[in-house]
Amino acid sequence: MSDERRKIIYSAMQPSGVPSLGNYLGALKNWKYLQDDYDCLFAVANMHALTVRQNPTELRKRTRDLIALFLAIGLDPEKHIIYVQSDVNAHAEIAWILSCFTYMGELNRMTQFKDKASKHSDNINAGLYTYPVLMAGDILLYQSDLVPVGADQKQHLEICRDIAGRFNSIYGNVFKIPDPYIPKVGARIMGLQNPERKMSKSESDNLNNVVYILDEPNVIANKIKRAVTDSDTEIRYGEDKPGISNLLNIYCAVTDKTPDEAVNDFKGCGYGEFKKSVGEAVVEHMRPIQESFKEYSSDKSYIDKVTKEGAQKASYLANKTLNKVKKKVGYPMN
Ligand code: AQP
Repeated sequence: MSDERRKIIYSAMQPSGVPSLGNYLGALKNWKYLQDDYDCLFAVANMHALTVRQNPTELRKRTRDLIALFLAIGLDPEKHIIYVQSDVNAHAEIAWILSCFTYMGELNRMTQFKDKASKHSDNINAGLYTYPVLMAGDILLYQSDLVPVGADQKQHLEICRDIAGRFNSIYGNVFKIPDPYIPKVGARIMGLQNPERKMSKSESDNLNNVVYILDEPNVIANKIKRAVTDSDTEIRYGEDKPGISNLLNIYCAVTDKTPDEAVNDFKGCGYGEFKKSVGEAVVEHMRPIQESFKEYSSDKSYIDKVTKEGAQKASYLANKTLNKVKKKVGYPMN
């Protein structure tokens, strides 16, 4: 990292499934560009993933695969910190302390909790409820200046700022209050079968609703061919056309075209031809990433090296903040 203090950006992704095209276009793709201007931490948030029941063997594999994917999209472990959350004990330690500075009334308002609780009504655990506290700790441990957030995570960043402000007002200036980072090109990708709801990697009810980054090219093309459209024939943006708008957004994000250019590309086309072209554009965009992923994921010793070094660098920074926090709240400091 450079000597001159650059702003710190904290980004994380849960290994709760194979990342979706939504995760890629809304988060990962932007992370790559952030590296040029900021000092970045890129984390695999495997502790967060435990809030939903996981198969241990699969979770371990997905955690490693997510590190391989970070590398495949071009995140640079020499210049930035790439690590697995559970490798840094400070996350669990600070979460407890911060939970004592978080009100139940605040957590009760979190829409993600309500949403996930309704999806997993047989497992509404305390971790799901205190998820935003763990996330606040992630961000605050590294004195992060900025956190890239999609619309779905905005509320969690607000509670993080409230917790940090409350702690600082009692103990002095311990935490940097993070700001949201709104990416220059933001994409909110919706489900292909249900374009009223966002595409989510852990969805397993309807696999045609989600494009996974590692889907085979023909699978990607077929899922996009089957995407719901509507009963007219016009290819344009509109609130009355959620399916078409979503496909146009996907097309813009993978081709770096503007919405006007995208609409112009498909003037006079039928839906069949349109969906075929969107599918091809996605396949071509993902091809080099998929190839690079295959190489990284088969190089176990390199992945181990990256995660070990990342954990060391992250622990060093995290413990600086944690020690300050422990001292402030009155833990013995021997
Ligand atoms: N559909 C989406 N469009 C754009 N961005 C998205 N993100 C998620 N879905 C979309 C962004 O991906 C980043 C990492 O998300 P996460 O893994 O921490 O959890 P999430 O937001 O809950 O993502 P999923 O895919 O919906 O996971 P599950 O299924 O486990 O709940 C975030 O920056 C998020 O904005």
